[in-house]
Amino acid sequence: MILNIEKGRSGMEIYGDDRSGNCLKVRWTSDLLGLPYVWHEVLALTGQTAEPGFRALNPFGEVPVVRLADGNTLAQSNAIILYLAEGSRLIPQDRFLRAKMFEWLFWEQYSHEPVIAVRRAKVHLLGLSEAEIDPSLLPRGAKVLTRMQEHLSQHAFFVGADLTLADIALLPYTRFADQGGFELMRYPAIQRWIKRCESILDLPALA
Ligand SMILES: N[C@@H](CCC(=O)N[C@@H](CS)C(=O)NCC(=O)O)C(=O)O
Repeated sequence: MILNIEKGRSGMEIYGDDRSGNCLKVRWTSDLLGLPYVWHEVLALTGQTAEPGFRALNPFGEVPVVRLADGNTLAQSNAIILYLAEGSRLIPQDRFLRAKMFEWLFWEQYSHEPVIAVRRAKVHLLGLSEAEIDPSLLPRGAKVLTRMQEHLSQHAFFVGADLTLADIALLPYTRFADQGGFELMRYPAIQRWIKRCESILDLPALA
């Protein structure tokens, strides 16, 4: 099916898959900041992102992508949330704290998402058997979650005293980690942080 990518609306349009943590970052940032948008559901795992209509919108062939009110498009979840949150309380004004926030954002994309999100997609979304999944993902994921647990044992949030984009970027796939076979019950500080973030973002607790 060729996606019908609608044109000519006013306001921001988000093209995303609600099962994707990368896409949820964009939804939650917009909701928290009260930014209006229209959400277009694009199923990332069924080939919709490869369709010509979608690739015209995002040549990277991935969700999330947003079309801004001026018609410009922007991809890459962390680039999008940085754009949306510019000047807001979600980005520290202090230069060093802002750099610490970037430290976590880059780590999320390079070390966290390729392990926690990838294993969760293979187990939960694609239904693959253990034999079909890279066995290194489990120990690598444990290392990632241990790093978060260490930090959150000492701090309420990743940077400073309040929720920032670092928390929003790390939350969705960490919250889904059990679905990938990572046992969150082993990481009590992470569980407390998830509850704290859910309360601020007004998210229902996951079943
Ligand atoms: N680094 C990108 C990753 C985006 C990404 O991997 N998107 C997935 C869904 S979570 C996707 O669209 N996959 C479809 C495909 O690669 O064909 C981001 O943070 O936005």
